[in-house]
Amino acid sequence: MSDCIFCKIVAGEIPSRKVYEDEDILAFHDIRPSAPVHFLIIPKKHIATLADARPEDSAVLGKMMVMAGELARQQGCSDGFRTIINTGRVGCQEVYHLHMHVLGGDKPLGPIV
Ligand code: DGP
Repeated sequence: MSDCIFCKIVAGEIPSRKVYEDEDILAFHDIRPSAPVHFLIIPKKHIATLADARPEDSAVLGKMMVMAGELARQQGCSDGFRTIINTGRVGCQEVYHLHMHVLGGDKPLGPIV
C-alpha cells in the first residue's frame, strides 16, 4: 500500500529503530512510547486490521505472537509484558496496518480498564 506509513517503514522509506526483522515480520520501537519498553510487531504484508486477517495469515500471526515473548525478553522484560492490538474505530486504531504493541518495563503497567 503506497500511502501506508508502516509499509514505508518496511520498505525503508521511513526510518525506524528496528528490534527484529525477518522475511515475514518487522519489529521496531514505537515513536510515542507508553512504557519504558514499547515496540510494535507488524507483518510485512499489508493487512489493514486484525479483522481483515484471513486463514492464510495464520502463520504470520502466530509468528508475531511467538516473537513477542522472545523479543520482550531480549528487551529486558524478564518479568512480563503486555500485548495490545487496537482494531478499527472502536479499538482506536490510528495506523491501519495491523500491529501488535508490546509494552513492558520494570514496574507493573497497571490495569487496562
Ligand atoms: P494504534 O493506535 O494501535 O494504531 O497505534 C499506532 C502506534 O504507531 C502509535 O503508538 C504511534 C506509532 N507510530 C505512528 N507512526 C509511527 C512512525 O512513523 N514510526 C514509529 N516508530 N511509530 C509510529
